[in-house]
Amino acid sequence: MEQESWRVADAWLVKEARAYSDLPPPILAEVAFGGRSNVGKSSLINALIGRKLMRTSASPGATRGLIYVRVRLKETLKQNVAEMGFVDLPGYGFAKRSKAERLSWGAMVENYIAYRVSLRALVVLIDIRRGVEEDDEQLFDFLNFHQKALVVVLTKADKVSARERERLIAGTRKRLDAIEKRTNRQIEVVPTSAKTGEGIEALWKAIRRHSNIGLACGSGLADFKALG
Ligand SMILES: Nc1nc2c(ncn2[C@@H]2O[C@H](COP(=O)(O)OP(=O)(O)OP(=O)(O)O)[C@@H](O)[C@H]2O)c(=O)[nH]1
Ligand SMILES: [Mg+2]
Repeated sequence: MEQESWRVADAWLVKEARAYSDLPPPILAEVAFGGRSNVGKSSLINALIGRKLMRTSASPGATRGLIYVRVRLKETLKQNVAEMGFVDLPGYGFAKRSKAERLSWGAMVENYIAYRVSLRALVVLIDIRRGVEEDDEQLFDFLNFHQKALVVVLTKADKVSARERERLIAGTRKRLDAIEKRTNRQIEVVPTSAKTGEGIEALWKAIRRHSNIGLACGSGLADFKALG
């Protein structure tokens, strides 16, 4: 098998949508990043694109709308180019918001997951130290109901010792195994750190696979050139 060599050539902010209907048209494949407030969604997007594009904050509630980022990828040796979308979702489980605000954001995210045709997978972030909580499990059930692919990311892996980390990963894996059994779908788990870069390449691989980037197009183009 050939070495995969996709790199981020560019990434830019397209829109911060305050309602589901304000999003750019669903033309490109996209993945979205969801999870508890302050879990590290915006930091993870910055790590994936190698730029500090998204606003991050030590206090929860930094991201409010649906932030649409466009990412251009280049395959270094073959000169192939692909573009896709990343969507940063507002976090849940942040008690300081008003009830009305929480309800309207809940509806925005639910509409997005249920109706967005260009959504290829939801990356759900879980703080490695907290593990899967009730809110997260509700989100898994919602994704399953709408038959959307799920990738679980364990964030802030740099904050725990190697030993603790193995124990925490095993605990989460066990919880997800039960969900896999119940839903009959596989759930991939990737431990990451936006600080050290751990897991970023593994996550990119999963994102490319779900978005069909570099699967058919590489060899397809080569075939085309050979024919022409
Ligand atoms: N040590 C460490 N800190 C991290 C990591 N990822 C995020 N953080 C920190 O966690 C805090 C929250 O990160 P954000 O990326 O803003 O989190 P978010 O999920 O986008 O938060 P909201 O937009 O409020 O929902 C910031 O202080 C980050 O610097 C990580 O991998 N390691
Ligand atoms: Mg954020």
